[in-house]
Amino acid sequence: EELWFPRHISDLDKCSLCITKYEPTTDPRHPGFGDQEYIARRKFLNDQALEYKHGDEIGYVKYTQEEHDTWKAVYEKLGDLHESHTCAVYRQNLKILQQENVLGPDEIPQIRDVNKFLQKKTGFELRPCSGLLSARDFLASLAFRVFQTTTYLRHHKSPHHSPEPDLIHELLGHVPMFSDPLLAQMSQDIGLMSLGASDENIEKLATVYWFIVEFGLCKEDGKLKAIGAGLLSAYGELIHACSDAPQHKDFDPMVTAVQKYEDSDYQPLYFVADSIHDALSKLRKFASSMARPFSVIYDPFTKSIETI
Ligand code: H2B
Ligand code: FE
Repeated sequence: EELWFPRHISDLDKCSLCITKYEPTTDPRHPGFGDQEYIARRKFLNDQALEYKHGDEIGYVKYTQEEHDTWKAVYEKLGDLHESHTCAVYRQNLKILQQENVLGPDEIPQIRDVNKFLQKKTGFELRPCSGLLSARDFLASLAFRVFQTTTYLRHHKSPHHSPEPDLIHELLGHVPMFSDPLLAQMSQDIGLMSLGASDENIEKLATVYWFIVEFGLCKEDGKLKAIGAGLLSAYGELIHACSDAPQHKDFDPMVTAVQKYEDSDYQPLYFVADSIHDALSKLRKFASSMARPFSVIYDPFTKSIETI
């Protein structure tokens, strides 16, 4: 029996399974723990995201002044580290996003405006989701060049670290990478290879993805630079990751796939690739080595998948 997986982009409406890990309602490690106003705001935005169906127009979200201030604080502080701590591909794509006024310090970008930009660059589209998505659903979305995006912001008292993905992480960490044509193609390929994969293989793919796309480093001119979105959107950990404090190991998907990881604090270990393109191409090769009794063909005109 073949496992169910999305065969048309509209099937992603059924791929919105969120993992509850750090809920501000119950978890004292969440910076919003006990803040009823924050909890209600996060819930409001998540409920709205859950209502979204493929083909709907993405609504305008009116953010509060406090949220715009949080965005600006993170945006500007991270900007100080761009030259010294981030990889060239990230810097180049971020610069284009800034020049075209998609990203700027003064207001939180609207998802629909980011989509206009991404559509013309790589055909990627952001679709609202309501939290940390299961690895299976997240990867399946990539098969259709869809990036599932949270719409709430991290708590204003903890602007430089978030235990869960938030809109700042998605926009400052991931979006510049999805606007790179080669990275977009390789991300889609990895998504396609995840469709119908066994739980064990999804777990391995998700682990490699975590260590590279979320927390990966590369070496440029003899210096460690961030390629992972989790680092690119968190000031403190970005400095920590590139310093001598943690352990660094060469990236090898076979080794990385079985490495245990930390998700509530800074990582004690980071993997270092030659470049983001090299890392994703290794991840793609790793994914293609996973056995599946069928292969998938993507039709970009109908945004649908055939199996043979
Ligand atoms: N969910 C959301 N909302 N954003 C992400 O960046 C994300 C996710 N990344 N779920 C996924 C998991 C990734 O780390 C891997 C595939 O598990
Ligand atoms: Fe992420």
